[in-house]
Amino acid sequence: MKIAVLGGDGFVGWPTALHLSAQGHDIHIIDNLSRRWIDTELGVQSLTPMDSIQERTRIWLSETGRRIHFHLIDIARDYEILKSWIADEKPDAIIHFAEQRAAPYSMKTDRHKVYTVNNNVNATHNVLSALTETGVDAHLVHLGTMGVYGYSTVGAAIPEGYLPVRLDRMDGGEAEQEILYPTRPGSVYHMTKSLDQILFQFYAQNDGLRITDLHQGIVWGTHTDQTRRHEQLINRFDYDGDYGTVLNRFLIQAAIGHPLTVHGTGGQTRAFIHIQDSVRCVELALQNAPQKGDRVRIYNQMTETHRVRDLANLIAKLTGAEIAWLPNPRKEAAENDLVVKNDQFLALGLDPIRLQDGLLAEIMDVSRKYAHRVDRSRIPSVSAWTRDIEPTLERDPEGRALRSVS
Ligand code: NAD
Ligand code: USQ
Repeated sequence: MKIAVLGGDGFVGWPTALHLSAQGHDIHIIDNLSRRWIDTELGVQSLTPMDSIQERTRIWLSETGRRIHFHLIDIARDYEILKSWIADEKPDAIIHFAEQRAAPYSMKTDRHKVYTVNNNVNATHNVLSALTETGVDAHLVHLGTMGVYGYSTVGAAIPEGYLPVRLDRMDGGEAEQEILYPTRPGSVYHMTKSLDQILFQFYAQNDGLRITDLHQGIVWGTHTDQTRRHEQLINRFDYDGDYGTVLNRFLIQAAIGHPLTVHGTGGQTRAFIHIQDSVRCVELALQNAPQKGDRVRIYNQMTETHRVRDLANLIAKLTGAEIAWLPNPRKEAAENDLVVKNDQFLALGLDPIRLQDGLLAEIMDVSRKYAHRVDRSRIPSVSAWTRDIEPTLERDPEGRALRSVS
């Protein structure tokens, strides 16, 4: 297949591009490199040294003989260029990773909120509009988030996208419907993914676009089979307070002797998936495309759930790291239960990689190898969800300042 990977320079997009190229697909990465600019804005860098996208694809070619093409396009702003590219290249599938994906970044200031909404909603709508206008029948696979469901304790398993409901009919009978599971986003970023869902619903129903939306949990790990092949194919690894996600952050913190930064009681339960399973799920979704006229196909792309404090305790036990119990800069439930259905990917043959499978040690090794690249001052998560979260200075048991919340 000819496959466009929008956002293919990113943490999940890059290993996905390599995985699909290794399987013989013709891969075209489209990216505006905005994440590299955001690194500069925040004064951070990936823990792992990332080469330019051109250099990465050159190494891949020399390693495998397979060419990955790169196109510098801002899909949120360069609508005509994107449309022409789709019309000329006629991809069989488009995988859409190209959004601003950090909840803390999206909540920093009003400017960051506006940027996140403009970028993410326009990016998604431009792709949908360009597919409709050109008539190219590509299967669109979008990376959504488990966060569209929200994190309140429900007492029931979260279904895969749709909720069956019954309504009382006016004639006294009952009407049955399946509706999109009610969204309850917890950040401006998560809100854009909820908006994406409505855009997909409309274009599938109105224009017969073939769309799969993957409601993905927090991705952990860094290496896949392909990124291990050469040092310069290494994947991005975010550890900072905006883009670093909880499990990867705890592992790097343990590796450099920084206390593990638990927000609040750590009672938040979240869904997780290893990066290798994430790329495998995208492959499975591509192999199981919906037909024209089908409703949007939604999968829950996660393999296990964990409570934040359980992860911190596990890593503290493995490594001897201390835990810092910090005030939570986010507005979120202090404690929640989470049970999630993921039957569809299991039925398609996904064999999940679990936390116990030994890969934590591999990430610790990567973290230790590149520990000299870490700027400890970028570890605190200082993006506060509301103005009434008062600035406080947190100290560890030895009295060292950990961070200020503002
Ligand atoms: P990332 O920030 O590493 O990569 C996103 C890529 O998209 C970057 O290379 C960026 O330059 C590009 N991009 C952003 N806006 C663009 C635009 N307007 N035009 C062209 N390119 C643009 O993020 P990631 O962690 O790889 O996440 C990829 C997708 O998966 C996101 O949509 C995210 O919401 C979703 N997701 C990620 C996780 C996770 O834990 N990382 C979990 C669930 C879902
Ligand atoms: N947390 C800590 N300490 C930290 C970092 C985070 O306790 O140092 C807590 C947060 O308060 C939150 C939980 O851990 O309760 C998860 O935070 P996170 O930053 O790991 O994940 P999140 O903000 O939800 O976002 C990430 C990705 C996003 C994706 C989402 C999937 O950045 O792109 O959509 O995970 S999900 O969480 O399933 O919605």
